[in-house]
Amino acid sequence: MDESDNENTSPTLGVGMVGYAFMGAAHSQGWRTAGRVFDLPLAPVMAAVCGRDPVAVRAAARQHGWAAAETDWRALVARDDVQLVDICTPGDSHAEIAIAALEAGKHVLCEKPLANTVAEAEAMVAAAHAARERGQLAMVGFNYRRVPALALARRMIAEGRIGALRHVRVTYLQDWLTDPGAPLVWRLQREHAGSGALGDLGAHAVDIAQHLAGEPLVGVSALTETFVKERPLPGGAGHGLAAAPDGGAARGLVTVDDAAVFTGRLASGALAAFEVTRVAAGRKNALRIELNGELGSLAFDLERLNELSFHDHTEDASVSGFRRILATEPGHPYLEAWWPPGHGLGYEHTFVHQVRDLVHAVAEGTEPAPSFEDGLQVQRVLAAVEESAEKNALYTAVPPVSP
Ligand code: SOE
Repeated sequence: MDESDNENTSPTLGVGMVGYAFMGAAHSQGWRTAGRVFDLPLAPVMAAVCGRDPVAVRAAARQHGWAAAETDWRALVARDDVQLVDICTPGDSHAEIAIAALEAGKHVLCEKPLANTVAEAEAMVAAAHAARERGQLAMVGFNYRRVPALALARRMIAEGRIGALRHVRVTYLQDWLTDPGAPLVWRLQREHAGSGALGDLGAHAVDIAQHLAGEPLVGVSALTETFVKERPLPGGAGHGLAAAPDGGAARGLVTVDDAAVFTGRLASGALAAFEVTRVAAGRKNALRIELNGELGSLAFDLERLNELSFHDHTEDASVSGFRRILATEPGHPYLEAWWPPGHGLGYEHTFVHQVRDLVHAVAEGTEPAPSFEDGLQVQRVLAAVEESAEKNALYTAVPPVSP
């Protein structure tokens, strides 16, 4: 066989990623795999990864397949071989890096939540609008939109399979902070994370609810709570969600919520209920969604992510009921390129699908979804939740984002 038979002749898209911990690893999988599974119009090239620790970032580059390592994100943004900057840092640096990258002429993918505050998210949207005029794209990484079963749910809702929506119920439950001895990692510090379970899990819950419903929340009524107010400082073995305390007596204040419970009203008048927490013992990554419409219902659980439950209320009541659709078949979203029918996917595939969709948007010059505007709108919902909680569940309107 001629060597040229193996050559990928697609034009390339040079990618630079900032941050290489949990989300950086997940995004790396996406960049590494998408072009090997899907037929992409541009071949992603993993040009460079950036982190402050020179030894650790070089190790991350080797482990995740990046060609080079940088220790200053400004140097990464300035590289000629980088056309797209992927931001996987804590929320406190999203705005600064995204705006600088857009101003430097790069496309941007930014992990959720878009920012730590509404003001930062607004500045990012302004930079994205200016960049759009120059043909650059900006997308926020709400990866659960790319779970095939949830993409199928959206398609079914848009086709009218459950009719006019009446209820959306979303719970996102984790338990990694249940133990009061779990250390005070950055996700528990307002200055780094913006908020707690609310920004971390509530951002996903709000985005997926609005995405499936196809309409925004217009107001919320909320309660939040921090059950464990002080925690030991980190420093032992492990990091991120698996971090260990440093073993000493030093403790620090938790400055974000452990949990948030809120109700909301969608633009159509449908009612929504949300519960997000990182202290629900035994619940690992339980994002559960149920939508009830005039003609039927859909239900999903991320812990069984290949399944979608559907009840068709127009069927004969004596034989109707929830049935399980396995979203693993040809014709289901994203399944065309994976395994033979019936072979399921997992969490990491959502990041591969995210890259697939973004690369198509870049090549075709179309608006990527979710856009920075979508990220700003979610940020406004989160801000309204916090405002309502401060006023002890007072119903709080969400201002619209004008296009
Ligand atoms: C931690 O709670 C976390 O990793 C979130 O930050 C992610 O966005 C979610 O996908 C899984 O849980």
